Amino acid sequence: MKKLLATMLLTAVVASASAKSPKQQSHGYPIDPVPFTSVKVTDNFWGQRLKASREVTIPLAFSKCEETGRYQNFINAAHPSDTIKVGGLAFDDTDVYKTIEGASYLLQTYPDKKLEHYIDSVLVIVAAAQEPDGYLYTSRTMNPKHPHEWAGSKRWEMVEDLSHEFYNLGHMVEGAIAHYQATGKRNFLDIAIKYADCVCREIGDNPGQVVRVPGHQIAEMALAKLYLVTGDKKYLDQAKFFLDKRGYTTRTDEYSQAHKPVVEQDEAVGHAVRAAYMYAGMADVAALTGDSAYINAIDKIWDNIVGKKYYITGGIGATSNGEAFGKNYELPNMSAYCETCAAIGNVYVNYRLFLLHGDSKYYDVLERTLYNGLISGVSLDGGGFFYPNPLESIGQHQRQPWFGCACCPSNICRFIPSLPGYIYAVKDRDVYVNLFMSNTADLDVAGKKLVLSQSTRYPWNGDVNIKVDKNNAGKFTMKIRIPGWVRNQVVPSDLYTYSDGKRLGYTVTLNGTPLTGELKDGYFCIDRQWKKGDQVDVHFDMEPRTVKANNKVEADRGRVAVERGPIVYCAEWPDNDFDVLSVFMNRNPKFEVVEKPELLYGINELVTDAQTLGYDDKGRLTTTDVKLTLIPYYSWAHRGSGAMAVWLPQELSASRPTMPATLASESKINASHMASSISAINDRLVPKDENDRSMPYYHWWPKQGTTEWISYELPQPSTVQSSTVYWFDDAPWGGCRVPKSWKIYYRDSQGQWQPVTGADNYGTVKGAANTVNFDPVKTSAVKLEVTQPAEYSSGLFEWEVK
Ligand code: FUB
Ligand code: ZN
Repeated sequence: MKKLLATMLLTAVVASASAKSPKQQSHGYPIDPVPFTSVKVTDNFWGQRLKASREVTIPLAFSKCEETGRYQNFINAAHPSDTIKVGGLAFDDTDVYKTIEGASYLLQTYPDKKLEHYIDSVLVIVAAAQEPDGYLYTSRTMNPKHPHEWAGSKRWEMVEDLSHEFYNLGHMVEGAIAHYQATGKRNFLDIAIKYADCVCREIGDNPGQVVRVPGHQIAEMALAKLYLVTGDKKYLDQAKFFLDKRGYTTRTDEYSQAHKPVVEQDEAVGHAVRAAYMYAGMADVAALTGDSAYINAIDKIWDNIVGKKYYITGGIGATSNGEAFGKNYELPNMSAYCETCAAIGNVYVNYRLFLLHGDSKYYDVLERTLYNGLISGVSLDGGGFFYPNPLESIGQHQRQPWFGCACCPSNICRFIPSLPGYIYAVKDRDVYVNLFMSNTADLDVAGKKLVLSQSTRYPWNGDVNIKVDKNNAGKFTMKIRIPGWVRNQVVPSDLYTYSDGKRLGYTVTLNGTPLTGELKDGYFCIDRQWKKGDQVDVHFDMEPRTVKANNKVEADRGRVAVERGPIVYCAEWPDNDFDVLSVFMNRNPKFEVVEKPELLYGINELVTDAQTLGYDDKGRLTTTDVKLTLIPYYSWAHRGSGAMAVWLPQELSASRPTMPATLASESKINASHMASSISAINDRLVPKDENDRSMPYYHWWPKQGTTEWISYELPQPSTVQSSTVYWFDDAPWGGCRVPKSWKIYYRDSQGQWQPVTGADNYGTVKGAANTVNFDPVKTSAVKLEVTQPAEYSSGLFEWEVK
């Protein structure tokens, strides 16, 4: 990478910082953000994450962009040819833009000439890929005659479907603005403006234009930001156009949030990342235009998410089917999708709603997502990622260093470095302290400088010291968020409630004197003439709490989750020498908080007495007393693969006693296509019906129409005479269907596979037991051979052998 880019660097023409600065507009929100550049985080918890992002995640993403051909795509687009095969995904360009965005945030706090030059060299190849009129979409430009299969035969033809031309624009603009703000250079910003101008010229309802809305939203947020940076209102108009035309074009489905005009929507539906980005874009455009119809709609949608579609871990988007929100209260655990990008989108939405309304409830939601379902998406060392963030596992989930579809890692690149910008906010003479982490911040209060510092061990304890280090602003109101979890409110809805009857409290002292006062919108307000050296000490009682879900959430019925402060806990296999999925919680569990500074970069464990359930060899239920150890959910899957659960049974109806071993469960699996999910086939978990997504399954996707196989190496030679398969079929949306045909083989004494004889019925009923009986045969191995239907894959929940 270095060689290639160094050569290009020589020819790089980089506009200088002295280029004419565009006119900055006001963001329009009633509350002013405090940019991350004004806040220096000195915190252990977050400092480690920021360091990992700087030292591992962003360098890794750049190297993956090179290694996987993402840079080559730009080079190819600069030299188009009708023989180039356009591969990858139609939005691979965005990983380059998003990584530059993250790196630009780093540059603002950690100036680094080498990194800056490196980015410049990447931008040379990006610029060369741009068509003369500004269009920049390598998936078409590198081979306009045979573009990417998602691209359509001409520009914008498939943009409401899969081409992602506007999605690429959105990420390009976001990256370019970050880069411009970090370096003062226009070499990326000018590319983005040229593409944005191309879109503004060609998309619209004037003669010669076409009316299109983004298939995947983000351009709305990005164009609103481009308006702020350039002062050119056409970008804001274009963002509004994209929102207002939604539902009025050929695309009218829920997946795309196009089933109704955006201002009439009141339920979160469809693809969760697209949805969250759209709601955030609606907030931005509403702030800038004063359009209250957008705000009414997103307020209702927020109620719907927080009341019915929000995981205890702060994740959104329940189902892999369309990477989408499920129905109300549909919150399965093992199959929870909870895409990392969707968690980031949820932070964007709640941050904006706070800036609009000033209520701490949005930060309660933001904090829950941030500390749990968002940072679970990246390993502690910054080099491994989760795309979905499930709440339960039998070991089929593992972090990966990158994905073919790398939206989540590259989103982590841009989110983590921007985190310090979420701590404070200012409105006139109100100073909001929204998040708790050690830091020093330079704030602007009514044009005057205020320097605050925080020192705390949050989230491990609830003591926060806030100090006024400098104050030229005189009188102001410090508004300290008192988190929902200390006010006995798990979430701002009845979706989750504490089930342990405890009452936590908090105290606030000013220079050692206790203060009292009513909360306003969830904030403890201290209004006074502040002086240098003033200190506020906040104490939040932090105790382990058990949480119950609304009874309408079937997946959590009879179970409790455990949290302490903002952290949600889980039971994971390395800390417990029993099957954590068979655990049974005591009625009133008492927890011990154990500090583990050496474990998982320093965590608090929670330890409690519990039981495990199982069956003895006569089939009788057995219980065993155990010490159950819980770790923070975000820190799971760092020590190999195995079982994990967030929601733990407290009622028998929800328990899962360990089933007696079976021939299949004791066998060694081999397959034509090995994947970590293969452990699903002999885990002794069978679906309730064809739609049951609460348990793992295995499939051969993306192989289609082929003949595939799985075999069991039996623990000892045994006589087998029947086999049962539970087929997975996700029609009509997914790509799996029951097989065209299937067959059981056994291994003969010469080591050859032979079909079993006398087979009665190879059934293909979805999600139910399909048992085939055959002539008994003694063997050391059996094989299941599956012929997949043409143009589809097949899959299964479970394969039993008797
Ligand atoms: O389509 C671009 C990204 O890929 C989406 O945001 C993710 O959900 C993944 O589908
Ligand atoms: Zn993603």
